[in-house]
Amino acid sequence: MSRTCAILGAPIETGASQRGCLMGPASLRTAEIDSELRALGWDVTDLGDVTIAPVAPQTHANPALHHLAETSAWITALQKAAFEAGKTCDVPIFLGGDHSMAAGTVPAMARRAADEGRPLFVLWLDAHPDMHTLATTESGNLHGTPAAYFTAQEDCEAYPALGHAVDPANICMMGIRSVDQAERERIKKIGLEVHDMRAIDETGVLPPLQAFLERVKAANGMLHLSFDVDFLDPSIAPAVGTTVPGGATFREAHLIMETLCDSGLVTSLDLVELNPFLDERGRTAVLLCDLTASLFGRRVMDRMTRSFG
Ligand code: 6HN
Ligand code: MN
Ligand code: MN
Ligand code: MN
Repeated sequence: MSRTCAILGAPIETGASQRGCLMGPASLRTAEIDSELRALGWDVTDLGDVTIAPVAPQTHANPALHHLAETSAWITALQKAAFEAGKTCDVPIFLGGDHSMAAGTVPAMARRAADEGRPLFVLWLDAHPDMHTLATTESGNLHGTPAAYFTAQEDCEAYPALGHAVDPANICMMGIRSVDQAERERIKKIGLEVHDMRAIDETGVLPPLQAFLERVKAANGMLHLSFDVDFLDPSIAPAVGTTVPGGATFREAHLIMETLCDSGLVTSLDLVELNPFLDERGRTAVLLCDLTASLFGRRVMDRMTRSFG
C-alpha cells in the first residue's frame, strides 16, 4: 500500500436528524488518528476542516426535507476540497460528519479516478443503503440520500450538478439491515450488489468482500471505502444517531479492514456518522481509529514470519 495520506475534516451535521456529528472530526483527532497512522509508517498531513458560508433556506416539493440549502453548500464545498485533498496524497481520509458528506467526497473521488483513466469502485459499509432520492425520503434526513445522488438517480436535481457519477455496477454494500420500501425498489431496479446482515451471517464477510476486490483489481479500479459507524453493532459503537441492532462485530469489522489492507486497493476513505455527543468515554472514536489502523497496516502478528513454507 502507498504511504502518504491526508486528513480532511467535514464537520457537517445538517443531513442527520439529531445534532452532534459536527464534533466527529474533533473526536477522531482527540483519539489521535494521525499519530496512529504515523506509527504505522504513514506520512500524514492534516488539512484541517472544510467550512461553508451561511446560506439562505431553500424549499422543496418534498416538505419533509430539512437543511437542503446547507447540505447542498457542504456538498459543493466537499466536492472541491476532497478533490484537492486527493491530489496531495495517495489516500485521503475524510472525517465526518454525517453521511450526506459522501455526496461530496464520492463524486470527488470519481473525478480523481476519471483523471487517471480508471473506474471508481465504492465499498459501502452501513446499516442503511442511503438510496433515497429527494422525492422518496420520508424522514427528510439528507444523510439517507448520498448513494442515490452519486449514482445519478432522478429527483436529485435540487442538489448541486453531479460532475462524475459512480456506476452502480461498481458498488458493493455490506452490513445492510434497515431498508425503506422506496430504497428496496430502487436497489432491485438498478441491480445494486447488497449483502445484508443475513447474507453476512450465512457466509461470513470474506467471500463477498474477496469477490468484490477481485473485480476492483481486474478493472484496475480505485476503491473508496465509505464507513458508517452504524455498520457496527451498537453494543460496540454507541456513538451514532441511527443505531440498528444486529450489526457487524468487532472482529468482522477488523477482518474487513485487514483484508482491505492486504489487497492494497483502497485509495480513499470516509469515516462518517460518529456523533461524539452520544459516545461513552470516547470508545466509539477509539474503535474507529483502531479500525482505521487495521486498514493502514496494523497487525497483531506479521503473517510472513508465521509461514513455514
Ligand atoms: N445514515 N433510511 C433512513 C432515512 O431516514 O432515510 C435512515 C437513513 C440513515 C442514514 O445512516 O447515513
Ligand atoms: Mn449511512
Ligand atoms: Mn473530468
Ligand atoms: Mn447508516
